[in-house]
Amino acid sequence: MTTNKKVLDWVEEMKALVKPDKVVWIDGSEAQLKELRDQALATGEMEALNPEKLPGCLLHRTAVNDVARVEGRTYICSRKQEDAGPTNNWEDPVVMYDRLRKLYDGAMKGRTMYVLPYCMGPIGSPFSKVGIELTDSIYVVLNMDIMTRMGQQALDQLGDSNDFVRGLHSKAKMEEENRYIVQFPEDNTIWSINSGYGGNVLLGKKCFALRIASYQAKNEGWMAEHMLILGLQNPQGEIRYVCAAFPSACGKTNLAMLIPPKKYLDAGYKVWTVGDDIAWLRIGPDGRLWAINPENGFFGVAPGTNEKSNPNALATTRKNTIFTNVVHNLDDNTVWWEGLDKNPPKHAVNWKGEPWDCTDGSKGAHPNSRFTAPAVNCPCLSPEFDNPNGVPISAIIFGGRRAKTAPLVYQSRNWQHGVFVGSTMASETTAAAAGAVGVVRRDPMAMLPFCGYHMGDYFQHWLEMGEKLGDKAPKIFNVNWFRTDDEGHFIWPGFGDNMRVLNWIVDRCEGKADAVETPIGYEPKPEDIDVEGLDGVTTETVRSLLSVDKDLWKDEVAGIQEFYTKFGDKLPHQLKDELATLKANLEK
Ligand code: GTP
Ligand code: SPV
Ligand code: MN
Repeated sequence: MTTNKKVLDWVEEMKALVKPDKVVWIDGSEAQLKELRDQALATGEMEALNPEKLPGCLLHRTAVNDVARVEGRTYICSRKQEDAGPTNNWEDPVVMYDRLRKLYDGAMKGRTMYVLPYCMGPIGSPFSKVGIELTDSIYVVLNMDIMTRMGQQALDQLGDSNDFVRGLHSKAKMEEENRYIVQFPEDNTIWSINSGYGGNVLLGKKCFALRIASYQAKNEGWMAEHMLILGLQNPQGEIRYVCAAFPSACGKTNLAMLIPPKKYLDAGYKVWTVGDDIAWLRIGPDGRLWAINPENGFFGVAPGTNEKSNPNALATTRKNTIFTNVVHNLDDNTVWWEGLDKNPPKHAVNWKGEPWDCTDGSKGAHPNSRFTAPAVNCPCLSPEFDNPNGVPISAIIFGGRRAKTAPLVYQSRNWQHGVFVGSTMASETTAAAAGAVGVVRRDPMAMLPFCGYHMGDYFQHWLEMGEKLGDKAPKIFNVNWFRTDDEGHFIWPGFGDNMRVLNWIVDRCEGKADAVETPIGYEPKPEDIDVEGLDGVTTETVRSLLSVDKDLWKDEVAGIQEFYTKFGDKLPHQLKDELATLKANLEK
């Protein structure tokens, strides 16, 4: 499939290490994919779902101890520890390679090693980059087929170049205590072992498109971010594109596929999805910031996805989709998850593969169960999805899950202040990563688990991008859909109604909406957030959602101060200045 000597030599070297019985190059042809599907069905690795209701769809269950990213076992192995920074696990690459070589030695004996070339970004785009993943998992091959542009087209794009990310993945013995997800940024290399789950093993996604790519982006003057990209079309037919960075399981897929409330639809508004998880951003020839989605599908959270919350996502999953760790409905051979509808199947198997009694109070689907669905299935996929030049970005939105502190929306005073807002983001942890759920932690730009280098340098890179963009820089906002009342219920309706906030954001970018200054930035006047047609949410509700509790924010300042000390000398002085300004504003 290729004469690229760098590729061939590296594949031989890895083959000698993992010692597979067989090597199969993935060309991306339908015939080959069908053969792999048939094999996975024969071994029980996958189950075929109802061909009428869910044509081409497959079900997979991972090991019970392997259901999410494992941040504690994820490493950035730069040569110098300082280059990985205080927020990443680090080990000397010499030591780590040595440790992992022992684990990989003969790990594919009796198995097939698939050589999977893939391209992140549209084929032919100047943004795009090629990776090759070696894996012993058919699940990985079939998921990467959906999530990336893979096969011969990727090798053709690479040509003779040595500029490809070398990914090695083996399920090995699936030992939790020997599970490692390791990035070697200076070597363009990712080694993942003893897992079979999503972000740990689909190496094009978080490992490459964020951890390795963020490092490349810093060196090459662009940005790799944990952001959705959407286009908001107004009744005049003009489309404004925005990016939004929310931590894992905090609403990116939902916002990216938003369906506006009826009154907006009737008026002619529409949202187009460009991406739901990752954005690669470059300054274009016109000086503006342009974004592409490097992925080709959606690896979305299943629970909570339904006909009301996200009909576009649901429609996207009705064919050629892989479901992981959801409920298997045996009555009609379909799938179910909590929050799909109010009728859990009576005759079903839960995510662990056990018979499931929906009345026993246990969850049928894992909270981090997912669908892997082709982007082409998405009813609101942007016509610009494959545009090699990407789309121009008017606004960047940060956000997370904050029960109290953060208001519904505010705008930063300028780019530098926006970088401060992003760098101080905090959110409650979710089931997307192994560990405690619901604990507030700092997660700058939603990149805490994904930044492939020192986060102090990352903040500096953001500031420098802003200097280059000058007055063409996108405006920066922060949103919070997750404020709760005294009973712990979400106050803001969220989902499609987030359109009401998006509208203010885009109007601000166009100079069409007013704002009031608060200690933390610009906020809308409560009456400028349209509440017409909302049930039980009034302008007074919005006023309370926009309130800035000075005592809570003083605690926030203390928390930020403590967080910032981690970065030592690498913390850009501009961010210290912004913190001082916030503190002073709160004292006024
Ligand atoms: P990753 O794929 O892990 O990066 O997640 P994501 O950021 O794409 O999150 P996603 O859109 O899948 O949403 C995660 C969870 O948040 C789901 O259970 C949603 O139902 C819920 N959610 C999304 N948007 C909203 C919202 O506006 N309000 C509320 N209350 N919940 C939301
Ligand atoms: C996330 O956790 O942010 C995800 C899912 O998008 S994973 O691919 O597992 O990283
Ligand atoms: Mn994500």
